[in-house]
Amino acid sequence: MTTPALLPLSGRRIPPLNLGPPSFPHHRATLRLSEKFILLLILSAFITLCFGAFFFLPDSSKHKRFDLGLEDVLIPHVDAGKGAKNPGVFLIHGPDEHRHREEEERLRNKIRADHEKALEEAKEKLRKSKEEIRAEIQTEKNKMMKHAWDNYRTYGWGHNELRPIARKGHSTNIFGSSQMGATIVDALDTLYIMGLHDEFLDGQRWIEDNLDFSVNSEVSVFEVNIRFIGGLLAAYYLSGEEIFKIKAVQLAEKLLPAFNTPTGIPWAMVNLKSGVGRNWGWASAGSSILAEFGTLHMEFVHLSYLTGDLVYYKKVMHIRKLLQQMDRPNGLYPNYLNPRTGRWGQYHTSVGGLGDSFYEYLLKAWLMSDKTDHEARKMYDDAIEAIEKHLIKKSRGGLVFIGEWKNGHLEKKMGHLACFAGGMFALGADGSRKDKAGHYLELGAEIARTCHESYDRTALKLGPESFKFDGAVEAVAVRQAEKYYILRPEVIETYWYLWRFTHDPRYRQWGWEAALAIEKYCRVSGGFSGVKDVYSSTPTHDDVQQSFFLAETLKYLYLLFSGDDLLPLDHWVFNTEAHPLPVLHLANITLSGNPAVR
Ligand code: DMJ
Repeated sequence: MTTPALLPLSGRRIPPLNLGPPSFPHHRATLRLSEKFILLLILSAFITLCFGAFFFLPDSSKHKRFDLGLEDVLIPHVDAGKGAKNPGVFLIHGPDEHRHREEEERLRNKIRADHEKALEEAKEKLRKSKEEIRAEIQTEKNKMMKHAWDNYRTYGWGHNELRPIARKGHSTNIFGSSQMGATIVDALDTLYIMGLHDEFLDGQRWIEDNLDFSVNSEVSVFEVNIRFIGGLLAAYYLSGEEIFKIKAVQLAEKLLPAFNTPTGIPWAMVNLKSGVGRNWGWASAGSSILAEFGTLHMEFVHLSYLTGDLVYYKKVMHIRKLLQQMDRPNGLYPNYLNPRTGRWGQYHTSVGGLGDSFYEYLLKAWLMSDKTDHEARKMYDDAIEAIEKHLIKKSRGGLVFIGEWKNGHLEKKMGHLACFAGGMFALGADGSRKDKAGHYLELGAEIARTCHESYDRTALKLGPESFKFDGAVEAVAVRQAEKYYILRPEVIETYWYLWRFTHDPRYRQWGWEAALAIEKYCRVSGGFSGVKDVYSSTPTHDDVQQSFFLAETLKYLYLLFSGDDLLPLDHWVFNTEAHPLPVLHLANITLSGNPAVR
């Protein structure tokens, strides 16, 4: 068995912001694109001003040219009365040499003074250090995060989430019965990326002193994996602080009993103390959920990589092997699989809830392995081809959507969650079969457009939980129970990936629209809240600030308005909760291909 080496990241108390390629810890981006853009604006304003000085001069076709000796100066040929009312125009009557020279001198002085003034102003702006300019931009870009974090800090500290209106802590059954500070762990890397170091250290201290997994609490294996293990690993990779790695491994050990099933397909929930697992009561015939047991790969491979213990790697590779052996109706993966019998439950396939991140992790397993995990790429390509064939349709109005397959019937309904797929298709374009990169980029762009329409066709300009394509109804929620928006990230996530790959300004425009809508309708004095009906112009709040709002929504918005050198995609792969994990350049060992572990 080959023990993978640790990444060369050293522990530092307050590390410098280093968010380029992880393999170059001391690489320091100079100015990011947005900052360069502002400098460029200042310079272009200055140049415009200089040109403006000349444009203020009257049209040369109406002028007489006077020989002024050393230089030619243009003198307007106008009547006295008119020019007198126009301070930008000066008057000449007849060939009075002396007056000409005076006017010439005045004009020259004026131009010189204007130039000098403009130059001084530009210099003044440039005299602000890069740090000051950066700080100004940062403050603006951080404002939403600060508001969400500060209020959680004040009213919900240590609780899993925040009730921003009641101003107290909040939790749901996915986190069990304990206060595990889900928002702190989920938000850590966003704070770090945004340069909010005091807040980051505050969170780190809480984790050091309070985060304890020896609790009698039944948690969701999937949620705890993507938010806690993913969040802790990302915080470790970004900051180099050992504590995050230690906590991630402690927690992962507590999740392992969930895999003690007849098939090795894990239970959906596990009690962190007793290790007893079970499935959700609502899941088809006691099944485990595809998007849950299929969304462990990234974190578990990193755990093996960091600890040298292959137990985690073996667990997720076993799941993969089992899935490869199963029949797939129409090439599609059903969402439900019984962990006792190893048989599919209900034949329901979706790229939204219950299925979504399984497909995402096939692609990301390949990317994370430095594109050496060909098995994962093949599974992704096969799955996407079947999805395109059976689930992706175009509406009468020309909107491309992803429906849901239920027992041989296509339901023309797309969930907000499925909107992440626009970004996934774009991310998977490079390396696609038969060189269909252009096709998948286009498909991603079409999904982004459809999801933008689902936002645009509401009163609040925020998207509903799911929307239909039924006759005249397109990209609109019909049932009251589907009209809510709970601060979800998927649409902004897709905008960000499409922005990175195309730099089409529409994605920043759409992201900006969403940010304004969140500010206007979801911001309350105690934080940010979801809304119950996006079609009602007077929003009713649900009074929950979801932890993924800080982990994902605000992070993707921030990245959308940052340069591409911030977490470049050829070095970092984002888990499904937007926690960035580095590509593993394993040189002579690849976890999937290493014969020693087969
Ligand atoms: C997040 O917790 C993750 O993105 C997950 O994969 C599904 N959706 C929520 C946010 O909507």
